[in-house]
Amino acid sequence: MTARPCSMKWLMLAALVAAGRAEPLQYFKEQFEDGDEWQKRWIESKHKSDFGKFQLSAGNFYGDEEKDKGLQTSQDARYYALSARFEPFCNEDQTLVIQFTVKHQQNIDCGGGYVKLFPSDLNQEDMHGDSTYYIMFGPDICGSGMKKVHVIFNYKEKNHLIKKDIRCKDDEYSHLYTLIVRPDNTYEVKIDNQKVESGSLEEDWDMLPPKKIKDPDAKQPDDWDEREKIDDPEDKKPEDWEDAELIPDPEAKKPDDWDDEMDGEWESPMIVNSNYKGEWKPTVIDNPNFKGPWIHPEIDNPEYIAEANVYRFDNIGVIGLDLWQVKSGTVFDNFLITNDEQFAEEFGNETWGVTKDGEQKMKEKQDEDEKKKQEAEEKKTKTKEKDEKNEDETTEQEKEEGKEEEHEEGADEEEHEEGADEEEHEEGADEEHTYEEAGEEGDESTLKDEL
Ligand SMILES: *[C@@H]1O[C@H](CO)[C@@H](O)[C@H](O)[C@H]1NC(C)=O
Ligand SMILES: [Ca+2]
Repeated sequence: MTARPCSMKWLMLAALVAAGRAEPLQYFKEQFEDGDEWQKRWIESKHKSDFGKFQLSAGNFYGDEEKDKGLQTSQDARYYALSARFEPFCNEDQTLVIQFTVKHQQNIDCGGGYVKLFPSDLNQEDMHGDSTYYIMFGPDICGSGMKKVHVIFNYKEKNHLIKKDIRCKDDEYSHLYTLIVRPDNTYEVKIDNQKVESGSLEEDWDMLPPKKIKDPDAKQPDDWDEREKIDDPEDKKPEDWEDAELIPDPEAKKPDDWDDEMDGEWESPMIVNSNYKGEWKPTVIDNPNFKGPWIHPEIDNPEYIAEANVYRFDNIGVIGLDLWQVKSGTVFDNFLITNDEQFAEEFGNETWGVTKDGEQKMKEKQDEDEKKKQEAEEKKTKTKEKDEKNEDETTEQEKEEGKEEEHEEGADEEEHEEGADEEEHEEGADEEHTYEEAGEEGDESTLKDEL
């Protein structure tokens, strides 16, 4: 496959002009509608021997059993590393749109739902968490503390996280995630075809040094008065201000038999001062010298270099899912990389937009059925308990008749209980494991050594 560097963009544009109108460029599109064929397009990394397996599935509920088939994570507590290649392109002077759907049908507790765009020289068979990528985009959930949409750009060999907090969806339904990066260095993030964030690459990431900095030569003058109010310097404490709470009792007299040598120096006992006025405080007045808070003057940052091409990536050639998931079951579908915002929105409407309502209906029906089943189950258990109570009363009589029989019954029960115990224990252990794994990754993110 030949790389298409930015220097060759005019060829592409010439072709577009010749065609008369700008057809949307579809750099990559994947809907998994041809059975097992996706396995030829998507390559699993061999960097680790135990990466989790993706399977083709629409999940437990869907709007369309065939159309909603996508890549589903199928093993708990695993890393996943799968990627697909396309004709390399450079997005110079072009809008870049990355879009896909994510369905965390398992009610995800901790796991990634994002994609990465890689340069075309990525070795897919060795793709892993540290492989250099251009853009990472999509939802990430871990515990209640991490529910965000990542937008990370690699700029001059460093990964830069978006400084804004974009909350992701955390329910069990399919959601459409769209990142738009424009050649004027602006961006937009959409969820379900609705704008949730937008701005400029320069302001919302730290890729470039700031345009302005605080003037290092400017200093707050020593006599700069930041006090809005001051004590009135004219106000003086009156001579007769009584500020002693206790005073020696003027009535008290030294006892006649007081022996200074034996008893120490005599001191009058203290009594409450009836003229006590409390602590004296001067009146507070407006400070005539108040200048307001000092504002550090800013200057142009000498380190700042205007960079018109922050948005630009050369030889974009691979899209990958490089994830960690505690509880599996997420379905990825409807991948699209294009240069056309409008087309991406349409594609979103025609895929996610068409099946989302059916998906929700099916899920709600399942939940309803499950609820009914549980209620029936509870009812049955209650009836059974009643019956058993009645039986117990009968058993009391039987006891009198034969002790051996009772013994056997007892043993049976014990065995049963033990079994239940074990099951419970295993479940507990599982949870612990999950927790540990999640902890290892940090409650902060499912990202590994990205940052
Ligand atoms: C997508 O669907 C929404 C909601 O029906 C509609 O408002 C919007 O115009 C559609 N977009 C395109 C590009 O067709
Ligand atoms: Ca599909």
